[in-house]
Amino acid sequence: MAQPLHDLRFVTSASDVRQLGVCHAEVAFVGRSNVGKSSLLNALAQHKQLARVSKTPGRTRLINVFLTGPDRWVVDLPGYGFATGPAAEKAKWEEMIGGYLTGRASLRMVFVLVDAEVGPTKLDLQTIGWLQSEDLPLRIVATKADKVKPSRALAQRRDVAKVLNLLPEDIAWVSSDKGTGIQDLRREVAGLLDL
Ligand SMILES: Nc1nc2c(ncn2[C@@H]2O[C@H](COP(=O)(O)OP(=O)(O)OP(=O)(O)O)[C@@H](O)[C@H]2O)c(=O)[nH]1
Ligand SMILES: [Mg+2]
Repeated sequence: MAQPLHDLRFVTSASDVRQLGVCHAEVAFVGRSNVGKSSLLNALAQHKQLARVSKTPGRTRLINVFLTGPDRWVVDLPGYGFATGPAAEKAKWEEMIGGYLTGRASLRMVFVLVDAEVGPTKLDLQTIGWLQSEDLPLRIVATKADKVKPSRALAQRRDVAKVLNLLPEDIAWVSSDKGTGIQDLRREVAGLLDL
């Protein structure tokens, strides 16, 4: 049988949640710029160039909707903490992301990506606190796990979990480059989307 999410395809970009139609269920990826959101989407879909990846932070600038199965969406959002733009533009982005996250009744899970090597930043913690205050379902995904030395991996998992007040097993550890944890996350996303 084909892998779930193998058929993910780009449908639309929007700058405002009000431009989006209805769907059966959706999940979204959030996280700071450059944390690996678009790369993770590509890894889940096994499609290298589905979502645009870049070494320059701020690559994803709009709400990007990808479709899988009948009416199931995976949504790639612009990263936060990309501070080089004008303040007005930054505020617009926050409004766009916040508007999307609070405006979708079909949103089943917000995957919050944190860098496995760096650990949660102040902005990550602020975002998580905000999602909790909005009662949004969230799941932490530690990205770029390949960058953590194997000798340090267990301790790093424990340390990252501790900062987040979680158990190490509550966090999905993934590497889009090496494929670590991708299959499990793919199954989890498929389940959330009733696939
Ligand atoms: N080593 C390693 N690098 C990764 C991994 N995933 C992503 N990267 C790199 O991290 C950089 C940013 O990746 P993106 O996927 O564009 O990050 P993003 O979160 O979508 O960034 P914005 O769209 O700017 O918010 C790129 O240079 C990727 O090649 C990974 O699993 N391991
Ligand atoms: Mg991106």
